[in-house]
Amino acid sequence: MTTIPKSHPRYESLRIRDLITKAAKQGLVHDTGLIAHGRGEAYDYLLGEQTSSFSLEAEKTAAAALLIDKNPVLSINGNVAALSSKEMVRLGQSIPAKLEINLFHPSKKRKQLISQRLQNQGAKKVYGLKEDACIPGLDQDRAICDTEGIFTSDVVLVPLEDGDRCQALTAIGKRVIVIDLNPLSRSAQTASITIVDNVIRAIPSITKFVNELKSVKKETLNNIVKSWDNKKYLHDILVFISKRLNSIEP
Ligand code: PTJ
Repeated sequence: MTTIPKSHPRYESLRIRDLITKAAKQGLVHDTGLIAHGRGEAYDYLLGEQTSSFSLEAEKTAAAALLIDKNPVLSINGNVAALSSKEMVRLGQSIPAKLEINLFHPSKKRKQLISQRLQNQGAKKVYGLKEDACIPGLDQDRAICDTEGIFTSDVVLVPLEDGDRCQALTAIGKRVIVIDLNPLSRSAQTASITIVDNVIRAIPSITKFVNELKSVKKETLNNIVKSWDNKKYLHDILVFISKRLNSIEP
């Protein structure tokens, strides 16, 4: 991104766009991943491109859930691989949790490329290439997953998830943590714990909480998760956005 000077007021946003467009050219990101990114940018604008105090609480709760559950899995798609491969590998190492590639637009070639990128960032094992299990209640292609990964997980972190899969996973008793900048999306509305934040900020923040909470008693972690009210959180975020917009002087 040589033509954009660091002093450009939208430098960070343009840098991230560059990451995603490069990854699309390399074949990691699906074409519609660019559209999804644009939608995310619009919501991030409304949030002030910052993590709200409400979302910090959601990130802390997600960290507690990832630490208490026995088989945590971090699901990775094209956009997440483009923006946060290194950070997902670090989070997986801190918990520890498995990494599984799970795509909305299934493609063996894209899975190979994503797996290579994760391994370049230090991932020892990547799940999702075996494709030997199916999430019930979803059409065949999108339901494909790994028996040792998502299929037998008790908690799944699914950044930028689609609503159908989120619903199907919760229906079979998984705790589903979604990261989605759109608080109105079906995945945001149906997750067990929703994080309305940019994946770029959210993953390092969850990792920080994981490292802080690691030494905390299991009972305390359980209380953090039990006291989480996702419906109230989503309401608080919508009020936060509307107050922010109402406070802007013409
Ligand atoms: O790589 P694949 O095949 O798994 O496909 C991935 C995409 C993202 C293309 C696919 O899952 C898809 O079409 O997703 P949707 O239904 O467009 O939903 C994406 C959601 O992610 C939208 O609600 C966006 O607001 C949100 N989003 C986009 N970028 C970010 C984001 N949320 C957090 N951080 C982002 N950087």
